Amino acid sequence: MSQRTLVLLKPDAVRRGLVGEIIGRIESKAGWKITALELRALERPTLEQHYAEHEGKPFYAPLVEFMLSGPSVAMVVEGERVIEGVRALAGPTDPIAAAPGSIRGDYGTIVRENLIHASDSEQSAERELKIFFPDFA
Ligand code: YYY
Ligand code: MG
Repeated sequence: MSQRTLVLLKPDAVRRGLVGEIIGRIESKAGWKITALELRALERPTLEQHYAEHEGKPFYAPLVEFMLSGPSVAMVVEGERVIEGVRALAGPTDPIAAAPGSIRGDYGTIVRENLIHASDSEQSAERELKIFFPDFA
């Protein structure tokens, strides 16, 4: 089942020069394609919309500030079971709990600075793709 997902390489990944490494892992998966990609300074209203489900939680304000701290890479990735698949490559939210071999497990230590966002369901992917790539066919 071919799907589309929204992937963000967060400001920590860009600052640390891990973009190529992370994109390489995604591109290596059979049949997956990056069909849109941009280095982008994300704006507060975009981030508030994107993270609306977390509004009011203690980590929400620092999360938004972190996402404003530098540019991210926003991408659309398409392919077989790519929604579940990129989440599996990323690993769990807490990088210390993430297994070595996963992106978060290999490079992260701090929950907030966990390198990558990937849509968590078909419904989230549809919602998030509209926020970040509204003109994408
Ligand atoms: O989908 P995912 O990114 O794995 O985690 P979410 O639970 O949706 O949280 C979004 C984002 O918020 C997470 O990637 C880091 C940050 N965060 C945090 O800073 N502290 C927490 N306790 C939970 C999440
Ligand atoms: Mg999430």
